[in-house]
Amino acid sequence: MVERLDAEARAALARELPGWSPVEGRDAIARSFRFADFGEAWGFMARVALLAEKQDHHPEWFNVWNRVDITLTTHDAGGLSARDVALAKAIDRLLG
Ligand code: HBI
Repeated sequence: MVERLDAEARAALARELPGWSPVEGRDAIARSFRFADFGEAWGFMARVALLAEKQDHHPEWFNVWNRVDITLTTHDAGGLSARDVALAKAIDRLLG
């Protein structure tokens, strides 16, 4: 059973994941990405998909053309867990 983030870890989120924002009404974090075109967005999604499989932790996401919106939460924990932080950091590393 994976645990929800404790208060200390939550306080660190703003510093550790500056590009991500809390989701209104949910214990989750989200970030929107914009790319040059759909091909770039799709390539990014393909790389995120590989990260998700590797971490066995999957995003909730939305794509339209060059936009990719990603929301992270842990269903098994009923909210944010360390798995969300790890995946968000890995996604941010894709941006170089
Ligand atoms: N991804 N975001 C997210 N949250 C989960 O709880 C989760 C997942 N991917 C796989 C997964 N859980 C499974 O390992 C469990 O449902 C068994």
